[in-house]
Amino acid sequence: MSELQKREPSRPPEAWDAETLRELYRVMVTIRSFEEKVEEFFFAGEIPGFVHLYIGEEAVAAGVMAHLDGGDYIQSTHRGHGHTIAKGAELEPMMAEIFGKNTGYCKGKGGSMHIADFGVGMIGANGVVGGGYNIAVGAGLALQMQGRRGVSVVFFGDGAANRGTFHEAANLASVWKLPVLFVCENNQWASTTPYRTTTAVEDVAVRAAGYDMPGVVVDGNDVFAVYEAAGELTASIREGGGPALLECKTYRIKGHYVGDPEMYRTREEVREVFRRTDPLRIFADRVLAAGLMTAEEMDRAREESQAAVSRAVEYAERSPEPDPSELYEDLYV
Ligand SMILES: Cc1ncc(C[n+]2csc(CCOP(=O)(O)OP(=O)(O)O)c2C)c(N)n1
Repeated sequence: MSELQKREPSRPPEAWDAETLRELYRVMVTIRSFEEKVEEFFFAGEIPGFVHLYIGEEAVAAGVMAHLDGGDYIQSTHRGHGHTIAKGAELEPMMAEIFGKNTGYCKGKGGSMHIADFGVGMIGANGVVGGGYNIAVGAGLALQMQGRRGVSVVFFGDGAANRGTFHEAANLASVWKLPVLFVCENNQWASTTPYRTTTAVEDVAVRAAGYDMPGVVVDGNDVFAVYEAAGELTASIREGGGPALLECKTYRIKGHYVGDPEMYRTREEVREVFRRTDPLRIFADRVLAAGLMTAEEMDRAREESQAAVSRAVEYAERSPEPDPSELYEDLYV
């Protein structure tokens, strides 16, 4: 039986190459800038539907996706903007989709919770909690049957970890030794419900043992820890080692959805946790102290990401609404 591993980052800061660091930071800061703009425009009344932000969880998307390429698949959740950006989707059609415009990835019919870009292997976000596992396992089966060395990654929350679909998918993936990485983003909350009131075990990853797969727990706010663990697990999966479960402990900084009154926790709690766990600040502290990037480089990366996001907003605002006559196009029943 595989044992649960609680993994600390092992590589000293000097061992990281500059290009990897810059790319990890670029991805995290782009996600942060994107989410801040989405929040702003949601409150300005320009975005229809529901929006769930990923602020505070950027290290997970950046650290995992750094090991994937266009031949790998990801399945995302209702909190999927960060995964989609990290997988290489373009900001313009993403923003247009969130604005409900017809230049969006899904012609404005999906919105925030249903962005997909098959071109980069992002095979869908999912508004059904726990709805992604079996799709990811199907993609993993396709990779195996086609003899490709790809990996299929499914992201899910701690709440979703309690759905039966998790157990079905984990079991099948294990029995068939499918190339699937299960990534639990344990942000401590499922809507209004704290993790420990719904889940008997301290770590979701302990469940991996029940399916004879490796289970690893990392600090999900530390991109170095996520990067290392995801690197080892994806390498083993590519070599035919079968599925694995990576749990990233993080914290949901914003409300469950934009506009959530958050009656279930205090602003002080959130502020205090964010002060300690902001993945961008943890990254900055480490690379600046080790002299691996300069403050100017980081400022420039932030400004570039903000400019790119602003261009995406302009594109979305300029784009037309979908024509009502197209309502029944692209429907598969
Ligand atoms: C099958 C299903 N049940 C309930 C919901 C309503 N719902 C939307 S998000 C959510 C909480 C999900 O929590 P978690 O999986 O921990 O993800 P997080 O929101 O923390 O990222 C719930 C209950 C849903 N969308 N789908």
